Amino acid sequence: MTQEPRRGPGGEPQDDCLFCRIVAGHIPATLVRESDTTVAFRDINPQAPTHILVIPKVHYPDAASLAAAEPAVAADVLREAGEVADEEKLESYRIVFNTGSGAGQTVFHAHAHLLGGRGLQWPPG
Ligand code: IU
Repeated sequence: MTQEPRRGPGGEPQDDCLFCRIVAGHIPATLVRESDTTVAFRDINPQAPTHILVIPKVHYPDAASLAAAEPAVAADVLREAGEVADEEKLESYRIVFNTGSGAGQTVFHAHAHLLGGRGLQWPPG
C-alpha cells in the first residue's frame, strides 16, 4: 500500500522559520517530548513556572491554518499538550494559541503555549 505524503500543501519547512529550525535541530531548545508529528520544548521566556510550547513538525503559520489543512496533526498538538501537562503534574493549566500580531503572536509557525504552575487570571490580558 502506498503511504500518503505526510506534509500537505503549505506544510513544508521554511528556512527562515525559527520553529522549523528547532524541529530540524539547527537551533537548540530544551525538548521535553517528541512524537512523529510534534515537538514540545520549554519556552525561553517563561511566563509561568511551567511554560512549554507544543508545535507541529509541519509548518503552518497558525493553529487554524494547521487544523484546516491537517486536522489530525492539530489533534496531535492538543493531545501532546495534555500529555505534557500530566508529566508536569499540572492540575490546572491553560493552552493558548496566539493568532495574529495583535494577539501577541511573534512566531508564525503554529504553536500551543502550555502554561501552569501558578494561578492564571481570567480574562487574560
Ligand atoms: P507567540 O505566541 O508567537 O508570541 O509565542 C512565541 C514564543 O516563542 C514566545 O513565548 C517566545 O518566548 C518563544 N521562543 C522560544 O521559546 N524560543 C526562541 O528561540 C524564540 C521564541 I526567538
